[in-house]
This record gives sequence, structure tokens and C-alpha cells, in this order.
Amino acid sequence: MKSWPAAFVPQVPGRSPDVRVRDTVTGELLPAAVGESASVYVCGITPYDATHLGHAATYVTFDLLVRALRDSGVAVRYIQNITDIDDPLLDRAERDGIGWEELATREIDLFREDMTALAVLPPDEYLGAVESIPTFIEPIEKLLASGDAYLVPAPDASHAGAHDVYFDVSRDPKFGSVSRLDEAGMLDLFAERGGDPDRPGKRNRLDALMWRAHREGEPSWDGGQLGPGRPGWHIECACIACNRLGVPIDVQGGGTDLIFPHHEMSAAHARAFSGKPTFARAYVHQGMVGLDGEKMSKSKGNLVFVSELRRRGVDPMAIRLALLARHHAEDWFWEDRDLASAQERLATWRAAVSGNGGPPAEETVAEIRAALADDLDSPQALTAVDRWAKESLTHGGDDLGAPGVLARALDALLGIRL
Ligand code: 5CA
Ligand code: ZN
Repeated sequence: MKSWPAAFVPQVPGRSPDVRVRDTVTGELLPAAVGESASVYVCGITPYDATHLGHAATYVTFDLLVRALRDSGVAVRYIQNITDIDDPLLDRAERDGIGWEELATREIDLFREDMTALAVLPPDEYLGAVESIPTFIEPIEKLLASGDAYLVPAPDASHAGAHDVYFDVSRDPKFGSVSRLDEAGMLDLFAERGGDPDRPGKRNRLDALMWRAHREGEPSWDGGQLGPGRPGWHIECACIACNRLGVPIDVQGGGTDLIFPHHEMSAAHARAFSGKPTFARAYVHQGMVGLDGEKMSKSKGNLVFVSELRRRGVDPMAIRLALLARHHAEDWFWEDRDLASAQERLATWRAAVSGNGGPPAEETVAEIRAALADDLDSPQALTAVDRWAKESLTHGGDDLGAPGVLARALDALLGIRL
């Protein structure tokens, strides 16, 4: 799938210290890279609606990670998917009387525009589920052969004798190790987040769909021995991540809403078909951005769209700065004053780098790097810049190169173009 243009990343003298992230599974600070390379997989959008500020926060967070790692001298390989076939997409297309492919294409295009405007660097590969379907078949067949997956009759399918394929969670001794939820906690979230605990014929209520046999009126693809159908959600990310990055990957990213079942199941699938004990060395999860007291979500409809703010003439750099003002692990509620204070901050920074010289910037650049290397602490990085800007605006400074150095550092490390 086509991604979006890579913004130019200026060179900044010096280099970031080794980047550490707080692993949401163990709660520990872990190095985001081992040695000189890092593989990062971030769960992408389900393109049935426009990019809201919660999505944007997630992709800005992982953009910071990629920028910090590259600045520390690490070669990053970054993959992101698009869930361009799933029930919510089909449901929305039907509700709106539009083809599901047309809807997906429209929303992916808008997402690309939003990412470009927000100066989010593109992944090295941007992969749709649909275009990747042929790579899902063999792993599913392998899991059927090993007994980790099983067939459930699908009498409502379009062809006689059809079966759906489910993953048997009871076969996985490590199941639960990502979310560390008990069974009741898992069951609470499973139905809410796309699972089907009451499907007759399953061995365990938490077993996850891997392949859905073709039903009348639904799109389907060749599944080889699995028959025509379409893939389940978790196997997509498991296969794309493993195929493109190898196992274990260094960082699995996404929002906290994906911890269970999505990241639990993807890890379980990947361990089972790869035979490797660990799917991801570290999990980084973006806290939920909400509005009016609730998580922003497409199903609830309490959304602020990036494209809508842009249409109203809001500077995308102010949107990005508003998102950076919150630590990625924090849940928070968007308010108009978040944008107002980001606009004010942006104006202050712009004024500060427009002078003829300023206070030396090296220390500030080092503070930005140190903050980001410490679990992507963007609020701390912004505070360092605020200090430099205040000093520059109140006392000036005779370091003629400083404003330029700082402007390049903000661009390269924070993705903020002044
Ligand atoms: N396609 C799947 C992942 S494979 C998906 O969750 N798509 S999504 O469009 O619903 O979300 C895209 C990304 O934004 C995911 O990483 C998700 O965790 C994150 N996200 C969704 N809602 C919010 C929110 N309110 N705040 C922060 N991040 C969010
Ligand atoms: Zn995913």
C-alpha cells in the first residue's frame, strides 16, 4: 500500500542517548533497541472513519520513538498495517450505502493527508490486510495441523460444509502474559472489542477467529485449503509483523485499547506459528485520548478529527504540539484550551527563533534528547524548549547560530517545524 511522503529530517549536531521505553507488560524501562537496529510494529487504522485526535496521538508517539532511535544511531525498521477488511468497515459501508473498498480508500487517503500535515514520518512499509491475505494462509494451516487451531462448522456460510477457523487459547501456556488479566477480565473486554464469546461450537469462550468462511454478501478471498473467506483481525497483525520483521520484534505499539484481546491474541498466534517463545520484547501503549469524559471512539461518535481542525485553518504544528504536551502513557481528555495553549507556545517559540542570535542551544538540545530517550517524555522536552525561548525573549543572547540549531532540533526530534 502506498504510504505518504517522508518529511526531510535535518541533521542535528550530537546524538541521542540510548532510547528506553516503559514496557507496559512488565512496567520496566527497557532499551527500545538491541544493538544497532530495531524493529517496530505499530497497529494502524481501521479505515471506516477519519483520523481523530486519539489516533493522531498514537502515531505521533511512535513517530517520536522512530525519530529518537534514528537520532541515537539505530537503524529502525518500522511497519504499520491497515485493517482494510473487518466487520466495522463492512458495517459502516452498509450503513452509509457506499462500497467498503471505496470507504476504505477514502479514509486511507485522508489519513495519509493528516499524517503528512502532522509531520509523522511514514513507516518503511505500509501494509493493508487485504493485499497481505495470501501470507496469512500458510500460518493458519500450520496451526490447524499442529492442533493449535480448529474448525467450527459454519452452516450459514455460502458453501456447503464450510468451516471457520479458531485459535485454541487453552493450548497456549503463555496466554494472558501480555495483558495479565484474569479470565473474567478478559471476558469483559473480549465481546466489547470484536470477540464472539458465545459462538456455538467453540472450545473456549475466548478462542479467537482466524479465518471466516465466506458468507453471502461479504467479500471473500481464496483461502487455499481453508476455502474462500476472510481473515480474522489478530492473525493479520501477527503475520505481517512476523513476515516483515522476524520474531521477536523489538517494539509492538498501539493504544491501550489494543492490549486485550488484540495484542494478547496476536502474540499468542505468532508464538504458536513461529515456535519462538516471545513475540515482542517491549510493548508501548498510548493512553486513551477522550472527549467529554469518555474515550474518543468511532463507535461512540465523540470525536475531534484532525482533518476538521485543518479545514478550520488550525496550524497542524499546533495540533502536534498539543499532543506532545501530554505524556504518551497518560489518559487525558481533549479540551479547546489544549489547542489554545499549543498555539500560544508555538507563537512564542517562533518569536524566539526569529531573533538575531540567542542563548546557546546545545544544552537545550541535549535536554530534549535526554527527555525523549527517557520513555518519550515529550512534556519534559517541551519544558526545556520553553526555558530556552523565555531566556531568548527576555535576555536575548549573542550565539548567532543558536536559533537555527534549535529550530533544526525541534524539526528533527519533535517533528515541530517553526
Ligand atoms: N486497525 C486496528 C489495529 S490493528 C485499530 O485499532 N484501528 S483503529 O482505527 O481503531 O485505531 C488506530 C490506532 O489508534 C490504534 O493503535 C488504536 O489503539 C489507537 N487509538 C484508537 N482510539 C484511540 C484513542 N481514543 N486514544 C488514543 N489512541 C487511540
Ligand atoms: Zn494490530
